[in-house]
Amino acid sequence: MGPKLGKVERYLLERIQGDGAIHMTLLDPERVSPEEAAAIAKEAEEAGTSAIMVGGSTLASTEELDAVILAMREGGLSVPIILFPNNVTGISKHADAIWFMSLLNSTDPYFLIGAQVLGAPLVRRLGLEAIPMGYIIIGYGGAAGIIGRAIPIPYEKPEIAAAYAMAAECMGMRFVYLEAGSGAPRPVPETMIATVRRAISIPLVVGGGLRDGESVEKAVRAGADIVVTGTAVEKSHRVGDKIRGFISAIKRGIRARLARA
Ligand code: 1GP
Repeated sequence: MGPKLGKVERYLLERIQGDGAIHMTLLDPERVSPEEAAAIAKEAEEAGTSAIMVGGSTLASTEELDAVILAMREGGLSVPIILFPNNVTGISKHADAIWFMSLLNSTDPYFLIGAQVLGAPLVRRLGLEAIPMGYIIIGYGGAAGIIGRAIPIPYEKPEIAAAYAMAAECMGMRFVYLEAGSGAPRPVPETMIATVRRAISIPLVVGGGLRDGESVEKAVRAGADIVVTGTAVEKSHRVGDKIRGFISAIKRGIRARLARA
């Protein structure tokens, strides 16, 4: 008997199965106002993004988080809103689900299990769907790496990333996220994505520094099941066009993957 999956997780798996790979839009309540978030999320949904992730490495205000999610809800969003917490303050009762994550290459037990222990009772009380994920910081790492006290895995050490991902799968986590850090000058390399992809059978999320179609296509071709973009969408004046570009890039990446198989 396998684990009983929640609605959002089943939806994600179905979309990955149907499309080959999917796009998620990340919004940071410290970088966008509730009004901007609502407008971006709506445009992103219409353009084909599969879910909205909400969070940020230095987020401290639950009010800001709630306001952003409520504004999106009022805008009539139908794709799920998934929390991407940096801490226990990243929990909101208005979301559909939470990436229940452990920062596997943190040196600080707080980010491995401490925050999760503090947050789990609230997540349960609110009835939030928890999706277990192993979170691994790569290379640049950005604010997530510093705040999470990670020892980032060097870009040229794919086998170490694969070992972390295998450990995540062996521990029962159902997703693995390779994170180069928001705004990373260089995204997670293709070789690393491909090595991790071969090492695990659970879905692989890749994010950080994916700012154009080419980098998204490469990530998908190498084996990413979910690509996350934050900065590129937040900074765009034409959100719909930007996301449509990413979705086309995903399709090209899938075609290349299939052609190779
Ligand atoms: C950060 O992976 C995400 O947690 C997104 O990064 O802002 O560079 O798209 P970007």
